[in-house]
Amino acid sequence: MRKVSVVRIGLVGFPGSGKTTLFNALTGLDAPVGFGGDLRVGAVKVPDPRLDWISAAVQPRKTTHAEVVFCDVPGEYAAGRRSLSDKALRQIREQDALCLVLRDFDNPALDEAPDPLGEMYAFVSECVLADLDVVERRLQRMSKEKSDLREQKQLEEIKGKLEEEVPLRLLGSEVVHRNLLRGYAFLTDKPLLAVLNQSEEKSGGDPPVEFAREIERGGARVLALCASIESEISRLDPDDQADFLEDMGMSEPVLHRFIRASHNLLDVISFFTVSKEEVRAWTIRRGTSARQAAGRVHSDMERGFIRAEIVPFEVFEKHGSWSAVKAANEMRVEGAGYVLQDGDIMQVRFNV
Ligand SMILES: Nc1nc2c(ncn2[C@@H]2O[C@H](COP(=O)(O)OP(=O)(O)OP(=O)(O)O)[C@@H](O)[C@H]2O)c(=O)[nH]1
Ligand SMILES: [Mg+2]
Repeated sequence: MRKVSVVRIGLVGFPGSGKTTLFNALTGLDAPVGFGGDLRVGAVKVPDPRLDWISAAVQPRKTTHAEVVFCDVPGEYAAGRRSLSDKALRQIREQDALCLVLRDFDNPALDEAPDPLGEMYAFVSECVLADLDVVERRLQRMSKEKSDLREQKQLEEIKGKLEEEVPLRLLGSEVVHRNLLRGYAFLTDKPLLAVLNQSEEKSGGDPPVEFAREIERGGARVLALCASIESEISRLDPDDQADFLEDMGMSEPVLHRFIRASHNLLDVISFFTVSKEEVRAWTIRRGTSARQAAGRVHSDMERGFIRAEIVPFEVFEKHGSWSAVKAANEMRVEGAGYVLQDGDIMQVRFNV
């Protein structure tokens, strides 16, 4: 299994859709906007109101957020305006999850009026074609050499689906045997979040219902924002930011929701560790056991694991401190095989 800590979320899409603008808002960097440019990578803290709450209650010396890594993948046309170059597709293939930035504002550098749904369809069909190409090449090679028949049969099956333009992410494990396909990194099997990048005038609120429905039909999630507004908000100092959000009647920037939505794409959850020294959020794959999760914190904890003391965030919030939770007899004691739940606070008892 790949380590969660090197997971990359790609900002992808066609040229001029606002990927670099969004990347700058996320990272606080100042990468040049406008066409082209280099692939850029930046780590971003995952905002988590639960972590803030615990931290305010415990007053630790240090608070550490979970992090995700975003990658700004430049759009690059191949032949026409609705195609992506091989280079762009290769860079997209290296990402673990995709945020597809769709232009819903007038970009003076482009003649075309915004057509976010059209961009979405075009992107999906680029991905389908690229995957089909991978499958066909592999099958051709397989026909010349002795090869794994199970894999061959699976590829034939997938080829049929792709020819019907079905993205692999829509198919369950009874059709797509993902353990057989580890090395292929199919584009249409990557988790996908469609980001409707709206103009300043259109921004605010949820994406149009019909639009959202169409995106979700393709197995993707959807969120609307205005990258240039988010970029301005992120440049304000914290006091001005709070005032601005209050004026807008918002509790947090949309950017925060976006980061959490991207984090969730990876099918991960967060658990917390709490001490006077540090309150910290950790990212683990859903289904991780207490012993494995302890290993994320320290290898000694995994080796010498005795038991885990677990308090779900809501229980901690109700009582306000670890000792109050204990006094109320609501701290649970779990063994090595316990599967951590999102929002669990864990204290590991171990012996080495
Ligand atoms: N009005 C408006 N303009 C935006 C918004 N987001 C980006 N832009 C503008 O659109 C232009 C292109 O934005 P970029 O962020 O460079 O686009 P990109 O997706 O990185 O483009 P490539 O790197 O060529 O793939 C810039 O002039 C941005 O200022 C937005 O939300 N509203
Ligand atoms: Mg760019």
